[in-house]
Parts: sequence; C-alpha cells; structure tokens
Amino acid sequence: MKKTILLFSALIFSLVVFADEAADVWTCSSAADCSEGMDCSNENTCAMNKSKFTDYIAITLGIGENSPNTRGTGTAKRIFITNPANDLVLGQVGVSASGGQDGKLYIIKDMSADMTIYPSSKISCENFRLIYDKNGNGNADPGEPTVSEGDFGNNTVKFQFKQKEASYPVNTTSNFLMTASCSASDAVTDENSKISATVRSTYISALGTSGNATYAQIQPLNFPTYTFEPESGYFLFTAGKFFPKAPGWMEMNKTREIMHIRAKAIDSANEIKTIGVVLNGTAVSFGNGVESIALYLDSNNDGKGDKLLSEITEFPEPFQTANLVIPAGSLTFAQGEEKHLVISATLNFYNGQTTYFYIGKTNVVLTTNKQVAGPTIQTDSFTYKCDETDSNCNLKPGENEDTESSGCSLIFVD
Ligand SMILES: [Ca+2]
Ligand SMILES: [Ca+2]
Repeated sequence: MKKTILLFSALIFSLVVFADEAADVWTCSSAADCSEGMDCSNENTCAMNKSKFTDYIAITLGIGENSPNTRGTGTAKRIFITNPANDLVLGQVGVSASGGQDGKLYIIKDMSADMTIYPSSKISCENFRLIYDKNGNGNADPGEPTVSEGDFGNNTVKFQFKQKEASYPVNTTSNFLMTASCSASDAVTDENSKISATVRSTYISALGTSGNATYAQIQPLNFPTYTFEPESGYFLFTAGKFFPKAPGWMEMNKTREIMHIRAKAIDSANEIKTIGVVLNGTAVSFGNGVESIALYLDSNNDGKGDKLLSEITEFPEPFQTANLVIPAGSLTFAQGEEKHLVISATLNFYNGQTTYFYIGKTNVVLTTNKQVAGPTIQTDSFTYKCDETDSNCNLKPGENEDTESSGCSLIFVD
C-alpha cells in the first residue's frame, strides 16, 4: 500500500523549474509550450514530470567526435576562411549525461563559451546560435533545431536554452554546434586574425528533479582557430579539411596519408615547384623509419590522393628533409584557383621511434614569388611505442636477436 502511494505521488507531482528564480520561470498555457516531458503546472509554469525526468545527473563536456578537424598541432591548428564567414561552425560540444534509468530526461538551462576574436578592432562576430546536432555528424541538418540564440558580450557568449528545446536523454552524449557569422571590417592583408571558442567544465548548467547536475572537471576545450585568408600578396598553403590524426602504433606501419593540404593562388596565377617535408623526431629519418614519401593531387577533395605528382622511394643516406620536386606544368594555379593535395608516406617504425612531419614557409617553392600564408603545417607526433612482449611489436633491429655478438671483443694484434 505504501508503495502504491509513493508511486501515485511521484506521478502527480512534478517539479517546477527555476521556481526560485523568478526571471527564469518558463511560463506556459499548456504542456505544448514546454520542453519534452514537462507539464504545465497550475501556476502556468513548465515543470518536470517526475516520471519522465531523472532525479540526479552528472555531466561531462567534451569536444564532439565530428567537431571541425583541428588540423594538426602548433600554428597548423587553424582553419582559413574567407571574409565574411557566415554560419561558421565554431565547434561541436559533446554533452555526456549519466544518471537515472535509460529513457529518462534531464534539462539543460544554458551553456557558454569564451571567444577569442583578434584583432577585435577589425573583426566582429554576431548571430551566435547553438544547434542541437541530433545525429552528431557535425553539420546543421534540416530538422535540427536552434536551441538558443547566443547573447554575446565581454568575450563570452551565453546560450540560454529555449524552454521548448531544453530536454535531453540521459546516459548518452548529445551534441551541440556553436555557430556564428564573422566578418572583417577592412580588407584582410595578413594571416594573423583569430576567431576561436573555448568551453570549460563549469560552462553548462543542467538539472534533474533533485536539483543541479554535477560537473566533471575537464581540461578547457579549445576549439579550432579560424583565420581570414589574406586578400592579396599571398599564396595560401594550409592544412586541409581531412588533415589526418596520428595513428596508434598498431596502425602505424603501412603506406598512409600524413597530410591533407589546401593550396590557393589568391591574387595571381602561380605554380608550385617544390614542397619540402621535414621530420622532427627521435631516431627517425627519411630512409630510417620513413621509407618513401609521395605527393598526390586530391582532385575531389576527399582526403585521398588521385594523381601522383612526385615521389621519393629511395634515400641513399638518411635525410631530415625530403624535397618533392614537381614536374613543370603539373601543379599550376589560375588566379583564385584552389587545389587539394595529399602527402603520403610508407612508415616502418620500430619501438621507440617517434616523429612529427612539418612543412615550413620556406619549404614551399613557387615560380612567382609570394608570401606563403598557412605554414608551418605540422602533424601530430607519430609515436611507435609498444609492449616488447607483444608479438606485433616491431623491435629495434638487433634487439630481437640473440646477443651472440655481444661477447665479441676487439683484439688488436701487433
Ligand atoms: Ca547534424
Ligand atoms: Ca581524392
């Protein structure tokens, strides 16, 4: 009997959201004015129905799996855009919520992000929106709602969720896209502008029926930096959309793409003559760990090479730089033309070898001299580090053999 009463009371009582924060009360005339699972109470406020909402909730924020590719490390970690850039996806935030039974809901009240906009005297962003990326693919698709129009001030954008778009399922990750339209007031003449968003662990406010969520401590989520393309005086040579991540050691030793590049002749026709790829690592060189390197044209911009332009398959001695020489006439650009390139390498690392690959400004040689915007383009570290007892672990040559030679000593004979 007692159980029945408890169950009954749970069904008829629901919790008014923000009851003690008058300004935030969500008013309604029927449940249709409220978010999924909420009732419209006698006081005409939206209230969580206890049978549909979790009581407690724990939130962990992360960079969404389909957030814009950060494109390597260091200064490579930026994405060039043209002015103006409308509906720019600043980042995909993954909100992982755990608590309660599967199928229950929780409420997100708001989320915020810090914005870096440099130089703020010339660049402005507006029309901030937060879009529920229901299928998590990183794009705003038809039917995916704008859950908030952001309120921007003091380098912070605050997204207050609409009262009809505040309910989300527990025990899963819900993804949200932060978007904005950004523009530069004057012609862009350098490659130094920056637009980026950062989200921290406390930058979300969510709740279940027993009150506020708990929030896991996380490192700040740094979303990609966007930079406006210079409008003249430059040749653009930058990381492309499909810039690869470094593989784990099990996937390392094969022929694989190591860079995806977007190149563009901005204000005059041009041609690339040579691209130098440089290594910076431990015990790795071209000829030792990196067995060959090749440059391809990626005609359809899908991250996969289509036409071989240049390759080096033999290194008579170990090199740190491989200069890929491109036959005259095979990588030409009309004014304003854009092409995509793929650099692939055959890797054969042993335990302990690690390197990253980069292309600096001086490693791109053009027929018509221009400043090169974009470099340094730099990969993640390709690190081959395995458990030596694992039979798949490629050991340093000599280390997997009997040490029969170690007993030898040099004897000098007069
Ligand atoms: Ca989507
Ligand atoms: Ca392709």
